[in-house]
Amino acid sequence: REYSVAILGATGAVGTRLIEQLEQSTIPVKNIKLLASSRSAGKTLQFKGTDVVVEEATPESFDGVDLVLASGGGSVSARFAPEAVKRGAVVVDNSSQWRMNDDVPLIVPEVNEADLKQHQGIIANPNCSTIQMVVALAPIKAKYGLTRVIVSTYQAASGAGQSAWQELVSETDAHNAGKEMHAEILPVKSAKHHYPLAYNLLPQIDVFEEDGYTHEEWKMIHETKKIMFGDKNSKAVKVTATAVRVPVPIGHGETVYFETDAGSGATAADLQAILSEAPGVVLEDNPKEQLYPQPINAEGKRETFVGRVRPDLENDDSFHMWVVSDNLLKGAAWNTVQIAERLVDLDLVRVPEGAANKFITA
Ligand code: 11C
Repeated sequence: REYSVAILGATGAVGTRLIEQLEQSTIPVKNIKLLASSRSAGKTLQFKGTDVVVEEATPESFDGVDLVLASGGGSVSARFAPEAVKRGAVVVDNSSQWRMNDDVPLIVPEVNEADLKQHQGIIANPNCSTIQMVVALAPIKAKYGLTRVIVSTYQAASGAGQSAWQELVSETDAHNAGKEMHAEILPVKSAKHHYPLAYNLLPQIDVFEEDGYTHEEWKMIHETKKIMFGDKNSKAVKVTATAVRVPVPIGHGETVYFETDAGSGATAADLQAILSEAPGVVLEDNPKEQLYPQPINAEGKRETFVGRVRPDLENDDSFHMWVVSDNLLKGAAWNTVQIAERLVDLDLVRVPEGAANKFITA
């Protein structure tokens, strides 16, 4: 079977990478539609060396489409994913819009591919900072259990989109030229105040909730529980996060403290052995040779890089590690295309009968 594929949000930082990852994938593509807002319609992009004109997305754009890879943001996916499913297309959605819906599997193929079988037409791709963490934690949990996670993130500017990445470059150029830095996007477009990221750190990603945690931090908590424990409110594990934006263009870093089951007997060497064989993981861990993951080396790669694996010195069965991945690839475009590849391999590119109504809200 060959597939008619649409990419929704084709012109953004993730969209252009979705095109590249799809070009390199094993999915047999019969034809491709590149869809975006009216602002980007009319642009010409390429797919496998052929020019493709970007079209404005409308509900009818999905007529005859089998598979949609969506990265146009939450409101775009809220509007168009149900329209696509209604027309028989399966949607792999990179936005946060559908992730917590009980009818929507939230998938990282290395971790919970089996959940794909329950899909009702929409499959959600998790937040970038969640994906790389669960890729590293899942093989450890499988052998030694997991009861607690405390993560601090060091997130790249491109996580907030092409314009935030450009803002970092402009601020850096301005500062280097002795001029004033001008911020109008970060930490988050809708915020009252904007601060420069260049030569700085911003302990705010997305908006603050009433409880003092940011939306990004809550995403990491709920998504980790849903992916690894099957329930966004699971009490089987305690998860907390502090998310920080750093002046790096591409590649999120994370320090992850985690507790395995009491009495698990795990050693750092055991965990290194597991991680060295785990799918999607590259272990880079040799302090003597100063070998550890760095965003600059992860850029353009599909894997999650893990290093600095070491025991906590005070708590039994507890460890620390450093996890780095390209937030635009494993954190977004590659994980999305990887999900689509698995759907194709498992012959799951079909909308179950009666499922389309589940997502129609109005
Ligand atoms: C960031 N993690 O770095 C965010 C971007 O829910 O897919 C990804 C937002 C999402 O700003």
